[in-house]
Parts: sequence; C-alpha cells; structure tokens
Amino acid sequence: MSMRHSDASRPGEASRAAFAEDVAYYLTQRPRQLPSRYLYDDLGSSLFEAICRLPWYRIAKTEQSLLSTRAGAIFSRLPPISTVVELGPGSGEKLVTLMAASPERDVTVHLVDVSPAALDKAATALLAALPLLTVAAHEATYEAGLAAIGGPGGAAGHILVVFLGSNIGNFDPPGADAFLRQVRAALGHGDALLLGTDLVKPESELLLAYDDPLGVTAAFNRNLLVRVNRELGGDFDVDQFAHRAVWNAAASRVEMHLVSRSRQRVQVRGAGVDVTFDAGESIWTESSYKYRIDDLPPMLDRAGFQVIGQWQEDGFALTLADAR
Ligand code: AVI
Repeated sequence: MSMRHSDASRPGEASRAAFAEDVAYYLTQRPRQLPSRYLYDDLGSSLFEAICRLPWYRIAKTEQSLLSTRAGAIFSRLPPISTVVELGPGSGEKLVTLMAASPERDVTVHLVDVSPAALDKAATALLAALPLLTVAAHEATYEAGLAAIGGPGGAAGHILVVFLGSNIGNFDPPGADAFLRQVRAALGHGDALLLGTDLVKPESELLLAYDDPLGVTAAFNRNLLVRVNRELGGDFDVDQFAHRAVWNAAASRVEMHLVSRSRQRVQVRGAGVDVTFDAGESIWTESSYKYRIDDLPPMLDRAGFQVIGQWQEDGFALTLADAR
C-alpha cells in the first residue's frame, strides 16, 4: 500500500515565497550565493540522475555496489527492524537493494522528499520489487518528515533511518551536526542510522566528478538560473554564466560556482532583486563536503550515535550507527 502525506497546507505557494525570500537574501550576500536545494526542479532532478550515470561521478554506483554486497551484514548488526525511513530516496533503487536483504518482510517504509516525482518513482520501484512492504510517501523536508514519523516510540518496533548518496555532504559541518542531532531526536535507543559519505580523494578525481567532460554538471548548475528566470521572473542571461568547480582543501569541500563572463545587470522581479555582477564575480551554488573515514565516528558520536559497522569501497563509505 502506498500513501501520500503532504506536510504543507499550500506547498506550491509556500515554497515559491520561500524561494523568492532565499533568492533575495543569498544573491545579495558577499560572496553571492544561491542555496543548493533549489537545484532540484524537474529538469535539475533529471540532470542529477544523468550525473549519477556519468563515469566520472562514482558516488551512486559505488554506493549501490556496497549495498548489494553488504546489505546482509548491515541487517545482521541490527535488531529486528519494523520501520525504515529514507530521507531523499532518489529513484528508490538503493532502498530496493537494501530491503531485499531484510530478514523482516513486514516492514513499513517511509520515503521523505520535497519532490513528488521522486516519491512516486521510489514508491513504485519499491512496491514492484518488494510487494509485501508498506510504503508511505511524505512530500516534506527531511526535518518535517522525521517529525511526522513520530519521535522516539512513535513506531511499533525498531527504526532504521537511511541517509545515502553523500547528501550529508551538502550541509556545512555545523549544519551536518545539527541535522544528525535532529535525526537522533526522532529515534529511541536501539534504533539506527545508515549514512553514506563520499571520502576525500585526489583533487583531479574530484574535479572531474564535478566538472565532467560532457557538461552535464554544468547544465545541472546553470539550470538554477533557468529556474530563477521561470519561477521568479528573472532575466539571467544563462550563457553569460560559466560553471566552475573548485576543490577547497582547507574546508574539505568541492564548491560549485556560476561565474559571470562579463559585467552585467540582473533583475529578478519576483524577488525584488536588482544586482550588477562584475566580470569574474561568482554565485556560489553548492558545497559538497568530503570526509576522512576517521571523521565519521566522532561526528556521529557528537549527535548521540555509536558506530557499529563501517564499509568502504572506491573512496566511499557506508557507516551504520545505533542510537545510544
Ligand atoms: C546530491 N549531492 C550529494 C550531490 C553531490 O555530490 O554533492 C549533488 C551534485 N552536485 C554536483 N554533482 C552532484
């Protein structure tokens, strides 16, 4: 059975107002910025799926391979799990691989995402592959979705929260700590978290992953301006902004930027924005933090988790932690 819960009364309007407010605020900061969560409109989500198929972007493929070889080991370290919550399920493929190894068949799976298209796709994939599951889709932010699932004791048995794809890397370190604490607050003792994280690797590999030779990542990044134009009445000349990926070693993050090719004025009527970019001035659109394997146990510990399993392959780690 599949259900849809929407956690905002008028999500379209609320999200448009929030988008306008964020564009007005971040585009006038120095350095200029746009939050990475707005990369994922329909086209952006499709471009991200294409990125996951590129040979230079290995996160999704490596994680899928780790899940297919390690899912049994993951469940063997957990008590019986009755509820699985996946934050940002994407196509649902990874959860299908994980759940195929679940010793429990009668499991309720909660999918949490702001994209209705992603929720439909993931729910359909899960039910097609594993029809005994109960699937509930929550069109919500991760935080609202976690809250809706009920807090400690809200589910009948033990809960496993799944946060894959190195999505944690799109939070800055204080944001990642705060987010993990929120996840922990929704869990009780013996519940667990499975976290996927991309690891630090040579700069040349990181730059190819975020500035690929086919230009798919460039299109993904520049589509953010297309979205601002369409949804907020902006007049960005998209050709006049170049995609740039930078490895910031001191901060351990890959940054994506959109760099103005010339001095130019941009107006976004729906956000009340009127700004002039210098040639070479950039809009910082995303940070993707890369971890060292030894960073993960202390990070989880700070949030109230204890690592009970860790598996690595090709510069990527899956970490299983239980709620202390
Ligand atoms: C979704 N997120 C983990 C991706 C990442 O690697 O930071 C988004 C992405 N940005 C550029 N390529 C992929």
